[in-house]
Amino acid sequence: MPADYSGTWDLVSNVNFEDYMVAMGIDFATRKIAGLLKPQKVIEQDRDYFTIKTLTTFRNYTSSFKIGEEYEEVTKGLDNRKCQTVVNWDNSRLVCVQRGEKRNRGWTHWMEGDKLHLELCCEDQVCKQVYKRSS
Ligand code: VL7
Repeated sequence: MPADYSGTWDLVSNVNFEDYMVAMGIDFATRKIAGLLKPQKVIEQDRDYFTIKTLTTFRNYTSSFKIGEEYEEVTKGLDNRKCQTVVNWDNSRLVCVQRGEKRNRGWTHWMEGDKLHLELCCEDQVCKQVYKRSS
């Protein structure tokens, strides 16, 4: 039985997001707006099939994938790049590799109690976000 990430999660902390966005090549004005956002993650999971929605008042971003199946991800509304993306289980962690123009790009999710953790990597930057289960 894989871990179950289903639910709605609200951001409670966001460390090094600014430098992560610089590494992604996000322009100054967009970074100033994005840095004020408190994203919500809405995760739908059926075993190895996921839809992760990142919702904000500014933009939304949705990705759908099956564990272990590489697909072409277009990060529309984020940095608008194409990546060859694959997500795998590492025990109960979700580990995503986004192969493309940016070196060392990807993310990892894990859960601890009622917290959802997310580490986002791009080039030499790591952004660490924590979400708490809402309602
Ligand atoms: C990563 C955004 C900054 C552009 C707008 C800000 C809009 C979000 O990769 C992500 O989630 C994974 C793991 O949960 C699943 O897809 C979302 C968001 C980082 C990087 C880029 C700033 C412009 C905020 C919609």
